[in-house]
Amino acid sequence: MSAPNDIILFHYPFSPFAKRVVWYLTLRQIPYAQCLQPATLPRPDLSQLGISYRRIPILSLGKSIYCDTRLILSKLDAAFPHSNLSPPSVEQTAIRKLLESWTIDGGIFARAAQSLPPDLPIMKDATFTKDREAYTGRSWSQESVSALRPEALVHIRSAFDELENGLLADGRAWILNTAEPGSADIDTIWPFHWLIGLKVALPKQLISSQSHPRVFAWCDRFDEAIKRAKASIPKPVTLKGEEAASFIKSASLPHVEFGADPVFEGDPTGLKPGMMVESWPTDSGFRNKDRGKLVKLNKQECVIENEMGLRIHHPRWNFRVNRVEEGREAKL
Ligand SMILES: N[C@@H](CCC(=O)N[C@@H](CS)C(=O)NCC(=O)O)C(=O)O
Repeated sequence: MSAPNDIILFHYPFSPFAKRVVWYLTLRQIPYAQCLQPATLPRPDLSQLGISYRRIPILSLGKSIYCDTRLILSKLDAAFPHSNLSPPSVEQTAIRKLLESWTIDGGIFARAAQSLPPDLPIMKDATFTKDREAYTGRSWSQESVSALRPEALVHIRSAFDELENGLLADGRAWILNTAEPGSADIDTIWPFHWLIGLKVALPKQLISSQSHPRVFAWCDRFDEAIKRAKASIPKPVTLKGEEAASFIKSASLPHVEFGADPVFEGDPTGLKPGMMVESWPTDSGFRNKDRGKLVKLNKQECVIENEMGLRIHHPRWNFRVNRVEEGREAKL
């Protein structure tokens, strides 16, 4: 079994973060393989590769494992240049990054997750809620979920308003007024598209196609564009965990390194190549630390080589990397 373009996407299809990567690959017409994962831990397909990072999606390119959609998308931009999704101007590139930061760090995703109604069957599934307590570090009890929801909906309504009366107010088709949907649409649409698609998440008296017609129409247009793009590339090859693992283990390291800043000198952490380190996200999924030899640390990423010789790439934003004593038991 092989993976088109050496890409394997580990995800589950209803993950809104994973959709960012699926849409990107689809719109850019880059064929890929996928290895479908359960929505909760354990994920033996990843454990057998010595990957502790628990968030979805993860993307492998040869023997390199990329964590976090921001890093994944910039790596794909570098590995497959000449993207028709690149925003045309410096200003638009900057806005794109700000929109990405708004949806990921500006609280939109967190509030979207808190908007889910407590009576959804999945919110009563103890395996799921216990798993998400470990992932978010907050309580997912029925009481806590109910208590957080009203405020979350107030925030989400503001976010819908921002788009309706902001970037989409002039009736443009795409967020940066491009001819086709671009990266800026992917960076903005995913939490809105997710909530609208869930049908039951948004109370109609607050947010609907009547109150926010431009946002809803933008999501419909985006779905149509994805449908068209999907029809003109091969379906992703679906690999079983064993197949994905043997492909990755026998792959080489042909990954494209982006960023002309491979130096360690001057990194505020003082870490040096060859040191044993642990690296993990600090905003969610923080209990799962990857451990290995530090091979690269620059402004964009921290790369560690794990015990299986895989290179695990973490971004520097909202991640921590610490030195650990060689031989000390890893806390998984
Ligand atoms: N900043 C990360 C966040 C990824 C994330 O939180 N993904 C969610 C799924 S949408 C997740 O991992 N949930 C817990 C899990 O599936 O284990 C990214 O951009 O990739």
